[in-house]
Amino acid sequence: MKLIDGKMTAAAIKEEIKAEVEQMIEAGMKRPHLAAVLVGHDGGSEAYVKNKVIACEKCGFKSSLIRLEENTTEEELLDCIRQLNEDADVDGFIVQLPLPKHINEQKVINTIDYRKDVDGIHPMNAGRMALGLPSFISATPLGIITLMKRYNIPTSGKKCVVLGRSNIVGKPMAQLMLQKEHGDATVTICHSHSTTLKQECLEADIIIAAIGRPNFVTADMVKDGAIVIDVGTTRVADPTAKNGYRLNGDVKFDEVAPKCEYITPVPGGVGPMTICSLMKNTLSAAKKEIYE
Ligand code: BQF
Repeated sequence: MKLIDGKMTAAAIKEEIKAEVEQMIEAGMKRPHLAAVLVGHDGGSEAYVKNKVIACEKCGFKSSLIRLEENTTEEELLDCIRQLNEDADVDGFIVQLPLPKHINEQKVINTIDYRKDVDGIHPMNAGRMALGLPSFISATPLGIITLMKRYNIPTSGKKCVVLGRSNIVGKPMAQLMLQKEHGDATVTICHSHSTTLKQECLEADIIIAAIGRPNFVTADMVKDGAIVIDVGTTRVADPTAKNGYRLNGDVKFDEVAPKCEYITPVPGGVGPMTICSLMKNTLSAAKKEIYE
């Protein structure tokens, strides 16, 4: 069993980004600028946005955090997004999800200028990605692909099972694993209503668990020598932790790990790579690598 160290890999990539930013500044270009919009005070969202601001500092980016109250109306949020779309200093921005229930998330996403959509969730980017065209790629799937490439994990022709079908992780992850230029794998997507989920997993060379149910993947679902990627980040209360909670993965790590060739831990696996891929996308946006 080999552990995939996402924290270390992400730190190395952020160093590479920082070096490139320094060269850009020397060449007279402006500093890449990521803005984040946070609506309300959800504990998880606060922590995630903080991680993004810290990562910007590590990469030498400018960052702006726009805080809106929980009771912000949909129209007020859309106005904020339109301002960021127009702001020439902002290269890319994200709206931290999930949003309060009174706001239509899809309407918000559709309002983001796709050229600044560094989360890769606008239909233009999601569609172009699915077609294999240049686009911003959703940060978690991009982070996982990057991690497997850095660890030289063979994926071509392998059986890959993706657990979960969200627009942000499951669907784009399956698309990337399918594409010749990325995973080049045989891909199965399973979800809460899949009757053959356990059998599919048992046959899989690679399992990517993104269902958001702690400890869902157990040893009896995993074949010997499998590669297991754990996307789960459920926050569970833990009085012994310094911030009062800990992160729980979708994989029952202790019993699954001994069966694996490679496995990602939680924390320190996919999470840091998600943040680092957002930085990569922001650098691409600043360099106008994809649009314009
Ligand atoms: C780590 C996220 C669910 C819903 C909305 C590092 C993050 C997490 C874990 C992080 C996540 C999860 C983010 C670790 C961003 C990943 O050390 O293991 C970083 O900040 N994430 C988000 O922005 O929105 C979410 C999960």
